[in-house]
Amino acid sequence: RHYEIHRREARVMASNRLCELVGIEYPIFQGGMAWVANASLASAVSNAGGLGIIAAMNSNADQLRAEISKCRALTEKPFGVNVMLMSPFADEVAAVIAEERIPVVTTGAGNPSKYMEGWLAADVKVIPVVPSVALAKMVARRGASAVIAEGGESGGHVGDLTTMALVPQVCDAVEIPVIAAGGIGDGRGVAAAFMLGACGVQLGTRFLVAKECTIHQNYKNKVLAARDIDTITTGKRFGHPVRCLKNDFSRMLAENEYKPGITAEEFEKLGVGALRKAVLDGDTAGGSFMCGQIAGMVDREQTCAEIIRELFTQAEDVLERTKIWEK
Ligand code: TUI
Repeated sequence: RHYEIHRREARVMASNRLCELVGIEYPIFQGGMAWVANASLASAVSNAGGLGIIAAMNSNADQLRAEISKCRALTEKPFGVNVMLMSPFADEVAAVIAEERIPVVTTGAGNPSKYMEGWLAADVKVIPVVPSVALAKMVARRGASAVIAEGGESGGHVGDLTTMALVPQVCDAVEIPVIAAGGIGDGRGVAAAFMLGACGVQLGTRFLVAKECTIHQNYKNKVLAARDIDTITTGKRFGHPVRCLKNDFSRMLAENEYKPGITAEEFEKLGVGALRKAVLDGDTAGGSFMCGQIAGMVDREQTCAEIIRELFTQAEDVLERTKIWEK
């Protein structure tokens, strides 16, 4: 039953549940990447028919307000804001999102329950990242409009399950739309996400090399050069696994993680400021180049419009032509 419904939706974007829910043309969100997802990237994705998302991670209330107003000047289309729930500014940016009546908020790295009533009262649609069926069910019960089922193939802070295992289980557990994330890099991944029961996708890594993405060129070059095996996760021992590209910084983290006697605080301190160094300074040795496992198939810079068009043209093609029994 799920399969029939989603197959029809994949072929007819105009009647896609996610497109209708948030008022977009293509059922694609751009991941709320800390330090990366600013007004330039978010407005470009929204202008291209997806949902652009500003990351509030590194902002306080005033900085977020400024980024929102920049984005509003660059697009008339809807865009969202992502709250990284471990951010020291989570309370204040949560309030700004309600005050500014942002149409969609996505959340990551925690349980967003304590903010949900406030957002829903302000007509903000809440779409949390969920790493498990349990959290998907909880946020659905509390009024989430959709969930993002993100597998551990993604970059940055990762959950345990893979996209392949997580997405269908979340789809079976909730009635609201499910957006698949983690490990999706091209149209085959988009098609596969629909096959698993998702009605939309979220991509981060592919947008890192978008022309409108303002990160340091060294970051883009590292993603463009990366092979399949060039990412590593560190921090699992202390409960915050993070995936990034292998370099001096991530190898240093990996060495320290299992050093006898190292405390969580000491380990966390080693990583402070490293993402900023990668994104703003292009510090290839000392930066944390967060990035997903699909980096190996990202091999050229394109505009957001080119990326989105290519993803869905290829996905439609794959869904039309593939006969799995003839493989
Ligand atoms: O949040 C992410 N990815 C991120 S956040 C981030 S910011 C940062 N991180 C480390 C160092 C410097 C900056 C980078 N990447 N993805 C969404 C995501 N959410 N992945 C996993 C989760 C998650 C995990 C547990 C969501 C909910 C959750 O709930 C636990 C609970 O309390 O129920």
